Amino acid sequence: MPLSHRTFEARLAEFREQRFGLFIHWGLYALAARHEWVKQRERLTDAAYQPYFDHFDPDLFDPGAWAETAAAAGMRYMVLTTKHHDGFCLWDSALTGYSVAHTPYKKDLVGPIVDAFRARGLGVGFYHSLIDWHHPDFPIDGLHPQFGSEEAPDRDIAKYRQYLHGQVEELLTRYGRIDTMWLDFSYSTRRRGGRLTPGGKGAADWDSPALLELVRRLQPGILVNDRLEIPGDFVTPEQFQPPQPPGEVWEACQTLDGSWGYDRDNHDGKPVDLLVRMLVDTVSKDGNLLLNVGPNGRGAFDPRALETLRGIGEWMRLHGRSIYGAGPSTFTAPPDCRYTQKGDRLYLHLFAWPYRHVHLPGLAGRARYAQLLDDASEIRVVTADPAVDSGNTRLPPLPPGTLTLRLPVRRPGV
Ligand code: JFZ
Repeated sequence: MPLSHRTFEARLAEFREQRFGLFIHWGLYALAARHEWVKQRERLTDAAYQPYFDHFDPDLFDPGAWAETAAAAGMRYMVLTTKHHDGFCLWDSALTGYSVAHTPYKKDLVGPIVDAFRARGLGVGFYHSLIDWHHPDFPIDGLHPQFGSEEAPDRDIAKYRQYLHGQVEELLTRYGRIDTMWLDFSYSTRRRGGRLTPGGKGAADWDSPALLELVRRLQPGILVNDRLEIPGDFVTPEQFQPPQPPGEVWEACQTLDGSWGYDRDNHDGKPVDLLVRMLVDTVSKDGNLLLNVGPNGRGAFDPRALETLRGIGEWMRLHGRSIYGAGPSTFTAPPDCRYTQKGDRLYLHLFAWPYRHVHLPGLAGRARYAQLLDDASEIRVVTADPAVDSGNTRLPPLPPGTLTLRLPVRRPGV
């Protein structure tokens, strides 16, 4: 069915309205339950990695539950790993037998996931790995599990390039409207600390200009990220918060616990309050946040992930209006604070409770601060623990949290 017309500008406006999305890293590595790079980190040969393929049968897979969890967390879109670096495909690709179709599970995973998230009103995007440690023609490189192998003379990069483009075409023609193409990654981005060096090794290997043209032709208005080694539509700071606004369209991507793939023994989960601040900080700098969950080998979200997303969802239920479609303010936020602004509504987010003076634009000193609070049309004092939020309208001694003021924005001097 032909895709309805969509302008790039309309898609960009939608992206800014959405602000908060779910990244899903899922594949054979979920059975290893250690990290999505387990094949490379443990130098596993294809044969050593094969048992994960032979046992892939996610009996708890419920994409409707995934979509409901994301929506309840306040997320407005999703990006799914269709294929990660290990080369395993979550759809029945005509170009390889290394896909879910040949595992005990057999059925397509991408379609049900896309359908479930769309049915819940969320946008859908695809992560797709440019590197492929399983493909016979993928050039051996320093990141390849068989590290140290000489690049076999019979490896044909042109054949690999054809495979890469062919699979992207499969994905962008089988599942209707796709909102984001999250390609990942080319070497110079890694070698130079994540910054683009147009025309590097990867761009030539992948023929990035032709791949980008293919993506845009198949999905008009789609947003493409910056990891093709040629400029895309948005930059992707990974697991760090840029100290200053990047000055271009951007989406931060973050894990819950340091691992993109499911990591069973990882107990380094970020607290809800920190993740909320990351989201607020990102939006205050005109960015989006893509927060990751790695479903386990049976296709379920880990209870720890569910608990964290539930806590974020409670905060978003109360304060989503300071996030969706909001962005940076023309005012400079006080220390330990962030401003997000939407139209004439200024939202003050306190990252640390102002037990001392808080200097606000045109106001100084706690007395004036108190006056600001009186001026505020609505005051909500919340912490990451929603139980604390009782719609307080005064400043009780609360732990650091997020104070959201909704007040008409007075232009300086007005
Ligand atoms: C890549 C993947 O390797 C990783 O497994 C995950 O999918 C993440 C979202 O993306 O990680 C990268 C890619 C590029 C850089 C760093 C991590 N880089 O250019 O510095």
